[in-house]
Amino acid sequence: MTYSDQPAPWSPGERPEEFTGNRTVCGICSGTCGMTLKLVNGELSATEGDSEHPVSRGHICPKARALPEMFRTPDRLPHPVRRAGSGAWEEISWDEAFAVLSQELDRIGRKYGPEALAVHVGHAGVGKEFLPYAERFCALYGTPNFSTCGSHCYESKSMANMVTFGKMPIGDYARSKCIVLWGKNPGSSAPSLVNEIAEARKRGCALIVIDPRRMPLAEKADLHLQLRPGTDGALALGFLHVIVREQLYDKDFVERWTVGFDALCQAVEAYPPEEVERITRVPAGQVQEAARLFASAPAACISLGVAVELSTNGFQAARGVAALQAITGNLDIAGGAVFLNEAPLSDLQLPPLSGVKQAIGADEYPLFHRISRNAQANLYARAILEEKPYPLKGLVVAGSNPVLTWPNARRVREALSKLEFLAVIDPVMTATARQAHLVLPCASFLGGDELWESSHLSLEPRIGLAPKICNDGGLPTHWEIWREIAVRMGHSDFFPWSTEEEAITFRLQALELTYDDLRDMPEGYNYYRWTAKKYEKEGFNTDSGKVEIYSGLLERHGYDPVPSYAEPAESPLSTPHVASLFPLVLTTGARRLEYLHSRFRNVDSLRTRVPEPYVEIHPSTADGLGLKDGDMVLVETLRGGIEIRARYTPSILPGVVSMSHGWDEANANILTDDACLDPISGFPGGRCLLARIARE
Ligand SMILES: Nc1nc2c(c(=O)[nH]1)N[C@H]1C(S)=C(S)[C@@H](COP(=O)(O)OP(=O)(O)OC[C@H]3O[C@@H](n4cnc5c(=O)[nH]c(N)nc54)[C@H](O)[C@@H]3O)O[C@H]1N2
Ligand SMILES: Nc1nc2c(c(=O)[nH]1)N[C@H]1C(S)=C(S)[C@@H](COP(=O)(O)OP(=O)(O)OC[C@H]3O[C@@H](n4cnc5c(=O)[nH]c(N)nc54)[C@H](O)[C@@H]3O)O[C@H]1N2
Ligand code: SF4
Ligand SMILES: [Mo]
Repeated sequence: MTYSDQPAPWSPGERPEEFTGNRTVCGICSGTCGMTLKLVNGELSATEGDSEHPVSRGHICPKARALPEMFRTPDRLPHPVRRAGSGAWEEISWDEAFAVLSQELDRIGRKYGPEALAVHVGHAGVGKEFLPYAERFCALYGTPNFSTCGSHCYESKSMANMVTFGKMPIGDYARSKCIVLWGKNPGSSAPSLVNEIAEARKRGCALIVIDPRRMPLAEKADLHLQLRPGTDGALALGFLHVIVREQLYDKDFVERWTVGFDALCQAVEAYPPEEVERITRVPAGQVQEAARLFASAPAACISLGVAVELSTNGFQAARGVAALQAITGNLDIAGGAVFLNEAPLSDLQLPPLSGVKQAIGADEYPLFHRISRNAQANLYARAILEEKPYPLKGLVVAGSNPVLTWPNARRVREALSKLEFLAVIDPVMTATARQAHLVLPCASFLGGDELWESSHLSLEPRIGLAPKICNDGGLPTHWEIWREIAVRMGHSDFFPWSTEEEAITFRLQALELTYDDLRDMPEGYNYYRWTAKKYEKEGFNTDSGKVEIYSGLLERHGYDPVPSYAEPAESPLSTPHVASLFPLVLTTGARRLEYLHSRFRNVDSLRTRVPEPYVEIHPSTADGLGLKDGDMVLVETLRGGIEIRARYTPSILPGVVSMSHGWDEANANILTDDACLDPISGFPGGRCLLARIARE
């Protein structure tokens, strides 16, 4: 049999009529957009934005519109499959699949110790209920090696804010008077933010964009700072320099609520605008102008994208940005960076068993481990191939496609091929699943009950239920898979919930809500009301109770206690000998609205819009290399090369080239590096590499 010859059947669940107009929330990404579903003869025929939904107010993106098509794609696996001795895939029953999985996990634990197993939950697990249950399973199994896509996303800036403020804020964009999109392109990555910005602009809000590419919002911005990728930290210190020198900071706030301002003043002395221009390529006048605009706005906030994190100096860059937000007095005020609470769901975390070894990465990145509680997945390939700090023999990948998304893909692929056991839980056969011994498909979010939460998006955070809408091909949900694994391995005492409904009821206890309550609230339940300047009563959740511009915690770990800048591990300034052979600066991973990392290249309506991968290059850079628009080229870094089409983009900084990640046929992560990582977070430098390009 081939796994692709049977499209998964779709049949409505037991209760669809009970949901007025089938209102739900899109679970494709964490945008929590409200959506209504149209069913024709029991088939999902169309999706529409839910105009009554308080966060998205009627918006859905092309991915959500393509949902009916996603259901019909023949790539969805209808059954579990196992790789037979011959290498061919054989279809197996669910019972067999769970038996193989539990036997293999048991064997690995007995033979090598439980730490030889790692579980990685990727982007498809962000904000999803199965994630804390997978983590709970790891604690029961005895492995410290639970990781998430926080190994290369969000956690670095979250850590920087935790260290500085004790909490991660969100921007109050709607009421802001100056918004900075810093390495953030919401037109592709966060559509609801585009609407918020448009509304704020109507009320006179200024917009600053910091991006090596002139993306659409940059066209409309008051200022567009086109920096060399990876130099965001220097730019932040440049802004701080101007603000300190011109005394544009909030003196009262700085005096009462910060620690380490004097040390910051000293640190930023070395970053006058002219020096910042030399490093970042942003003209000194623009550095000055942007700093003044930001500091003089009555309320300003920064949306910091993952671009800044995916650099070997990303943590300190995010610290610099946090200091900027603080010394201008833009914390917890309307229109600034505000602090909210996440919904208080019942905790599923268990204390680690005694005698458990340290997680992979805990030695090198202790602060990352301490704050995220996770292993650092960027080090798994090393653990598998070099047995450092100890051997990793088994891996369960859930909702991730490491071959296309982790740094240094060749090494990742080699490492995965050396595992004694690789299980992948994924609805489709991916580049990673093709390397596995066992693949378990699962239902989509429409096939199960799922909680959603909007504290990362909205000042009126809500928790809601996206209820089961259909029997998605009769497949178990991801939650049901983890529950079954736990029960089969003897942990039923710790997994007493037999259905998602029971588990959700347990999770909602502290909110004094029931599953049924939420089912009747398609707009969700607003569990928290924001109030300004809570720090005046509560202080900040740091050792000193203040904003720690100087961090004792960082100092004790041997890191720079004040925001600092280091050139990217690979750059024209830090490695000129490499730059002489690889003269271009490469940034990888800019999002496309149509795709989600490695997902949806198989969905025709989306693929038509973006049919193939390409590398964006300035015509003057291309001319210098003898390349024409549309040429197939070889892009190479020290790690390897990929063939890809070149596309002229006059709006990119000359000398810089950019490509998206997630393409099987042109895997950008063949070019990225897993050896030089951010020294504090262990994040890879996907946005600042040295490359060369030649015609094929
Ligand atoms: N459609 C879609 N939406 C998504 C995703 C997706 O894959 N597809 N992924 C989701 C996830 S997990 C994340 S983390 C977010 C990420 O979303 P964003 O944080 O918005 O990140 P990107 O779109 O990757 O990059 C934003 C901009 O950074 C610029 N950039 C590149 N290098 C640098 C640099 O060194 N410095 C600066 N300042 N800018 C740079 C790029 O040109 C790009 O325009 O999107 C989320 N939303
Ligand atoms: N070069 C480069 N690399 C990058 C980035 C970059 O900017 N540049 N960005 C990084 C970032 S920010 C992130 S977040 C990561 C994301 O990287 P990954 O975590 O690998 O995310 P995806 O590629 O979206 O893979 C998600 C997988 O989950 C599957 N899936 C979908 N729904 C479900 C479900 O309900 N359950 C299960 N089990 N599976 C499901 C999908 O089919 C897909 O195969 O990529 C990182 N990699
Ligand atoms: S942005 Fe698109 S994919 Fe993400 S939740 Fe909204 S509609 Fe769904
Ligand atoms: Mo991400």
